[in-house]
Amino acid sequence: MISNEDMRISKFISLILRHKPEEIGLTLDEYGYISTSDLIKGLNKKGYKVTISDIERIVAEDGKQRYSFNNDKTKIKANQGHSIKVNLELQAIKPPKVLYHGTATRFMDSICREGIKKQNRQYVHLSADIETATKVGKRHGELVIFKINSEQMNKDGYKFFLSENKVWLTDYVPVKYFDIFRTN
Ligand code: HQG
Repeated sequence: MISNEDMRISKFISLILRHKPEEIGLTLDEYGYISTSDLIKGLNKKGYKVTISDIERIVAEDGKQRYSFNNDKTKIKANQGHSIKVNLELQAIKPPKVLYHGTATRFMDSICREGIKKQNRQYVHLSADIETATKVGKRHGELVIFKINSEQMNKDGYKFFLSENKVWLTDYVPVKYFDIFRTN
């Protein structure tokens, strides 16, 4: 189990690597990386007392494998979830027959009208299993899960990507490709 302190640091690292590197005066490179030592300096300035071994532990123990280093660990990036446009070097691949999207019932009407949109992130995030979709959805409130006909979408030319940490990504899911699978 990851400690509360590691969780707190990890949340801040997520913010930096996905959304706001400027919080510690940095920018992501084209592929989403920042220098590991710059990250550590930035964290220290913000009062998070971390060393490289803390960062290594957080990366290794993260339950969703949210981060990865380059080969020599001089750079670090988030594997998915960005609101900043980065090139994750993902190849489009054939998705499973169905994928799931967990969200909150308060978004249901809007989603049924407009489709599933990526909102602030770089992609729509989809789950291969119901358990993961449930966790993702419950973050937002009362759960609803949509079941997506990813096989048909793919046949119709929509591209799918699998992030390094096994989150399915796509640009947009039009209304005709999903049904309400479960509420609560
Ligand atoms: C909703 C977490 C109204 C969408 C998770 C979602 C995931 C609409 C919300 C990752 C809509 C965006 C991503 C429409 C979509 N009308 N609402 N037309 N289309 N939405 O957090 O998928 O723990 O950006 O249903 O585990 O919930 O941070 O996306 O509820 O992997 O690593 O707009 O973030 O990972 O919410 O979560 P989010 P998400 P981490």
